[in-house]
Amino acid sequence: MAAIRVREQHIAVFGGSGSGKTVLVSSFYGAAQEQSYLKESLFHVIADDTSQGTRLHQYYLGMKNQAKTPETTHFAATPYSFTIKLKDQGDTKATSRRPFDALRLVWHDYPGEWFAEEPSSATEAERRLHTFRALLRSDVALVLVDGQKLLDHAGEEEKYLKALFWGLRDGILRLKDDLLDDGEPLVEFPRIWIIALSKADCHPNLDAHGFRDLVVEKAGSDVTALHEVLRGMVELPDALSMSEDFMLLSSAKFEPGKIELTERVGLNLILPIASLLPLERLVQWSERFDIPRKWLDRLADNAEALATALVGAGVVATLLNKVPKVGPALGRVALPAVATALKLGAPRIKEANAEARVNKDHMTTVLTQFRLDLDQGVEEGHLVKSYR
Ligand SMILES: Nc1nc2c(ncn2[C@@H]2O[C@H](COP(=O)(O)OP(=O)(O)O)[C@@H](O)[C@H]2O)c(=O)[nH]1
Ligand SMILES: [Mg+2]
Repeated sequence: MAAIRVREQHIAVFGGSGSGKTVLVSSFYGAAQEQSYLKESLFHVIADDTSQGTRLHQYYLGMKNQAKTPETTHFAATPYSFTIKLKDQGDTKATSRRPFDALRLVWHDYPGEWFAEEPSSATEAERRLHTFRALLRSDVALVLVDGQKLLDHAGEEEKYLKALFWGLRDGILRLKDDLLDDGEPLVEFPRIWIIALSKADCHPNLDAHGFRDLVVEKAGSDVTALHEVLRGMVELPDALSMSEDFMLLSSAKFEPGKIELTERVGLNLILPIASLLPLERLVQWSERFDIPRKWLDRLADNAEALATALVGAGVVATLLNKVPKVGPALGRVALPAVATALKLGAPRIKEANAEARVNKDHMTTVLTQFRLDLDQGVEEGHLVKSYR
């Protein structure tokens, strides 16, 4: 068989030391190596760097079996790369129909403490810049609000939240001149900034809406100030979502002497968020303002390929018939078709999902399932998506 065709999706995770970044990625990867997961899932999550994968798996097992957490890292900025590979590549027919065979999730950690402290040397400053540049390809950035710190500041959460968002704003502002080439605003930049509550198990009574309200009430103006700075860095600043999306994350349920890794919140949304949310948002934006076609794939990585795979060979024809304005010039997967596909109600997506399963269109099955997972995340109160 020919080499598999891989499409990359990047995600950037901003979080201070101890906010849960390493545990998050260990829980994401480790759980995917469980027998039960392997049995049910349509895909394998493979660490592209084997020794890194082993380390994450070790962390996971240490937590699960001995309630032992990974050593806290300071100033570590590690990209993790995982290939999401279909277990069954399907028959040649399915293979030739789909635009790609595997997804790659590249996960960039950005240590928040870098924003709180000045670089100690020129080399250090250079490393920060390099790390930030590397994550610019990400469509989505998660800003972690440390659930434990929030708890420690109960009643005066603004003290922690203001420092967090202000630090982020300041840090990015400091890098701005070096990030922009000749002062030109960037096209490729994380366009969706999700504010995420890590260690959400510390807040059993808070759902994503409650979390949003807390952030807006206590630190609304600081988030706005950060938004302004981000807008100042990009082309088409309207195509930038900040304080529109919120989510809960809990890598496990932490109890005294026990870490229950089967009780996780939000981790199943990481892949759907990294792959489909940018596409969905692109469509929302395109309904409000014009997006130059040459930027489509740069505002949302792999927009066309994902849309084709999502809509599926069977569905695409039906959709195109419903959208009379789509001419050959716009290509087979013009935005209107994608828009229609993304707006299909849950029942129709479920149908498409079932249809793809029967036809062994495994990539379409996976992507329609991601779409259903996002809906479910909203329903369960783990995710608030932009209404705009
Ligand atoms: N309650 C709870 N605690 C967590 C969770 N994730 C991490 N922690 C705690 O936070 C500590 C720091 O996490 P770590 O991932 O090392 O933080 P990092 O510095 O951002 O990589 C861990 O040792 C755990 O004690 C979570 O989902 N829930
Ligand atoms: Mg760490």
